[in-house]
Amino acid sequence: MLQRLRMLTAGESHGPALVGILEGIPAGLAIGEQLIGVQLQRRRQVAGRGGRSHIETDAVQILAGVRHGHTLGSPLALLLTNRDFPQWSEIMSVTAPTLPVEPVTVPRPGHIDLAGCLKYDTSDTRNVSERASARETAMRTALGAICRQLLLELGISVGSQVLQAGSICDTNDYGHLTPGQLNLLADKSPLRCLDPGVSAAMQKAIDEATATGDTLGGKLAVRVAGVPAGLGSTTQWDTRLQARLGAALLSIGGMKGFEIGSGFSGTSRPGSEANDAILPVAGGFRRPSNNAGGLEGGLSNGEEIILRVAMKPVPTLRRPQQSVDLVTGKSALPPQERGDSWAVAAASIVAEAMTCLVLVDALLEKFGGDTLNQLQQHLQASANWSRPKLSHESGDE
Ligand code: EPS
Repeated sequence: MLQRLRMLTAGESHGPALVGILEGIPAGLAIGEQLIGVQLQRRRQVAGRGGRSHIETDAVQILAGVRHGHTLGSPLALLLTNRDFPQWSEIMSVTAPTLPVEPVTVPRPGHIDLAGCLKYDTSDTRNVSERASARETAMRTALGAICRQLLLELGISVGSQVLQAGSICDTNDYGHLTPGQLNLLADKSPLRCLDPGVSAAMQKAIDEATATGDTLGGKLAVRVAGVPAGLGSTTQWDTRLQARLGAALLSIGGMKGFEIGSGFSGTSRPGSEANDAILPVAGGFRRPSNNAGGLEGGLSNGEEIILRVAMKPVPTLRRPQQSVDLVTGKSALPPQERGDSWAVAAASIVAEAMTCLVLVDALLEKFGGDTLNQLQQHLQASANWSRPKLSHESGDE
């Protein structure tokens, strides 16, 4: 789905490290390990995480693509060492282990285990679950942090919040907040929920689930301000921006639903109410509403992009669920595993990162440039038509 960027990650959850490559970022972008570290910390230090998040420090190392604090235009290579690897060195050994390693032959319901074992013709679930693990999203967050910096240089900001944990929902309207303000407030709460009362109820529900060895899911929102109109294309199905954003967000483990703007609830309204009117104002026009969530016909329309993603409950339970031993064919319980009891807050940071990646790709596709400076100039040159007067700029909403 990426047109101009290439992103690759490698690494098993309990292997030595995660590795990431991002190609296509223009030269001249100021970036450093500390800036990337800020996003990694946001992902790690949230509610619902299991013991592993306390073990990992997620200290990133830039191996390539940056010189004297600025990108070179060459591929960026990042390394995130797994601190927990020494405990797993035999189990995850690249060479044949020196000690016998027990295979994990009972798949966890809801996890990739069974489908993955069928795909790869193995009865050891570890051969598939290690790569499918959400650990990989640490690297996505790191690579996304580079894209976020580029977006900031272009005046585009991305924010997110948690809207639901289990059955507890935050139904307040936060439309008056910019994505930057949203993040400032969300980051103050370990749940990344803006309403303190709702947050407390969410925490209680998570604690109750954790106490019984269970897990919860939920819903998150991502919002982006400052996106120029005309990103994406309608020339082919896979060039539409909304398809690219949807694919990126649904590629995060556990995501089961994707909404844009008024989303599923908007479908019950007639078109006359669902459409966002176009009103003339001096020097341009304004949209009094944003049901489209900033995407019309698959293109960005210059309004704020509003996305929501539904995440299923974390499948790994400490209260094991009925399954089958793939070797004996007999009824069995999966081994008890540590894990996260709720991952929606962490996923909201990953969702921001994936959104940043897609938007940088679409910006480079439309405006191009080998350097940040060129990209900025190209964007500026088309400012009149690509950044129409927005409703929130007109001051009369
Ligand atoms: C994960 C299970 C847990 C999480 C891990 C993702 O790890 P472990 O099995 O080692 O306890 O902590 O997430 C991370 C380590 C991370 O950085 O997000 C899983 O099975 O997806």
